[in-house]
Amino acid sequence: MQNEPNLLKRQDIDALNTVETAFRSGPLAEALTSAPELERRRGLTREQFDREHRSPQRPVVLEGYAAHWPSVREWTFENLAVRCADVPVMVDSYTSRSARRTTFGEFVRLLDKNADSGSAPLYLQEWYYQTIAPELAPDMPELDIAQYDFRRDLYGEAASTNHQLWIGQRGGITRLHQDSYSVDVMHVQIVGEKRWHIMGPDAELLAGADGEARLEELCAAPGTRLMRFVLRPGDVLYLPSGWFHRIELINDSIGLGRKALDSGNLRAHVRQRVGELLALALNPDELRITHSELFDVVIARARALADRMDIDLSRLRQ
Ligand SMILES: O=C(O)CCC(=O)C(=O)O
Repeated sequence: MQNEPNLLKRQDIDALNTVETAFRSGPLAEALTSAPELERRRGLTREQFDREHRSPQRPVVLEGYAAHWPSVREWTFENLAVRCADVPVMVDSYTSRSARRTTFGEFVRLLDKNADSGSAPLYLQEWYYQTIAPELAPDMPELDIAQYDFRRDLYGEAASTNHQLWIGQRGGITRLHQDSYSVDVMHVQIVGEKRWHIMGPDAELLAGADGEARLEELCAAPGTRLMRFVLRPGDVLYLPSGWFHRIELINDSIGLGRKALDSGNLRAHVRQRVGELLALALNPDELRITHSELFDVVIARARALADRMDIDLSRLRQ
C-alpha cells in the first residue's frame, strides 16, 4: 500500500481524525480565528468572473448571484419533505458507522426529533438527486458562469449535470477534503448558512519523527493560504480545483454542489476517474482500507454516473 505523506490528502480514519481534531483545538484552531476572509464580490459579469477569477484560479464568493433561483426563494425543509416524501436517501454517508438508508420525508422528521434529543447532527451529504428526484432540477437553473464545464463534451449532456445537494442540521460538519477528479467547486447556498475554511492546493501537513502532525509548520507555510468565510442564501462560491475545504453548518442548511471541469484539467480528470474505476475493479479490498469512510460514497458516485450515462453495469461490452 502506498503511503501518502500529506495527512490532509489521506482518507484513512486516523488521518481524518487527526485533521478534524486540529480544527477544534491547537495551533490550527488558533490560526483560524485570525485567518483572512475570502474575497466577496457582487454584480460581477461572466466576463469579469472568467478574467478575474477563473483564469487566475482565484477563489471568490459571488454574493447573491443565485438569489433569484426558485429554490433560494421558496424552499424550506417542510415543503421539500412533502415533494420528496418517498424518495430513498442515504443519510450520513460520509461516516460509515452512522450511514443509513431512509426516505427523504423520514429524514426531515428525524431532523426535528434529533434537534430535541441533542444527538449528533444529521447530514444528507452528496445527494445525487438528479437520478432520483429530477423534478427538483428546474428550481436550480444552470449558472452562466459554469458554462465552461467540459464534462458535457466528455460524458454527454445528461451526465454532465451531475449536481449534488447537501442537506443537514445545525452543527453538521463535512471534514476537510479536496474534491475528486480535479473539478472546480461551485457551491450555491440555498437555505441557512455555512462556515467554510479553505486551504490552497499546496497545503501540506506532515508527521514528524515522533509521529505527531506538524501543525505549526502547516500554519506558517505560505502555500497553506488558510481562509474562512460564511456562505448565505443566494451566494455562489467558486473554488478552483485542488483547494481543500471544510464546512460547518451554522444552522439547518441546504446547499447545491455544482462541479465544473476546466478543460485545462482534463487529463488529470480522466486519469483520476480511470484510476478510481480500475482500483474499484481490481483492488477493492485495499480501497476499503485506504478509504474506510468513503468507500460506499465512491460506489454511489460511480453508480450515479453509470445511471446518467445509461451504462448497463451487468454487461462488460455492448
Ligand atoms: O456543504 C458541504 O458540507 C460540503 C460541500 C462540498 O464539499 C462541495 O460542494 O464540494
